[in-house]
Amino acid sequence: MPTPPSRSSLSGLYLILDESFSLSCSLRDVLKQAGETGVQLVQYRDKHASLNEAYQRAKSYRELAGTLGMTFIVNDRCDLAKAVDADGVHLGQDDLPLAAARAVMGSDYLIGISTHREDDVVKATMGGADYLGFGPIYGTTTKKNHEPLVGLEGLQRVRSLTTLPIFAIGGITPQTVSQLHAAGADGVAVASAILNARNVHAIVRQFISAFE
Ligand code: TZP
Ligand code: MG
Repeated sequence: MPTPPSRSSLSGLYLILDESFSLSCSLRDVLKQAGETGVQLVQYRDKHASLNEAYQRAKSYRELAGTLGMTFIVNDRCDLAKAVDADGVHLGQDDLPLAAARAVMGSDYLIGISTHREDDVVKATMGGADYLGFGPIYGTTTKKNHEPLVGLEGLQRVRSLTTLPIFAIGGITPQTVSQLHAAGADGVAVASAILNARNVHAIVRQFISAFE
């Protein structure tokens, strides 16, 4: 059972470690560098591995994230999140319904929900999610067949519908953080801008300083 991370730590930069990226270094190295540079929240996302393989990877990332003091979330699967003793799970609209996921996870685990429209935001808030992803804000190739772009205007509209932390997602770079923050995002969830960067320390520093 994890010590529940404080809900107030749900802000700033949220790194998505997506196994579909082919990198010059390993995702483990990215995780280490990001944690050392100050990233506090990380998600393991793997759409292709067998459950056994995903378990081995998630377990190793989980251990490293723990030593770096990072909150570790598993995408999609409650069973995997519990098996590796993650801090929580991140669900999409096609994953387990929130109430069922909460029954599996219990109240000590974080549950985040991807939302794409006003209805999703209201439903996830009423249902007791801990935080929301909202997007895609900008164009992205990381998620295939994604929902229509919501833009900054979409973010502004949903901000008034929830008091939960909102992480803007989709095509986010350090240059867009300040406008997203001004539009109501508590944080940004990022894969490609960090995973494709030549210098992880440098890009993470840019993201973090954009929030200051
Ligand atoms: N949903 C929309 S974009 C995305 C998800 C899960 C992944 C992150 O996107 P990016 O654009 O690589 O930061
Ligand atoms: Mg999912």
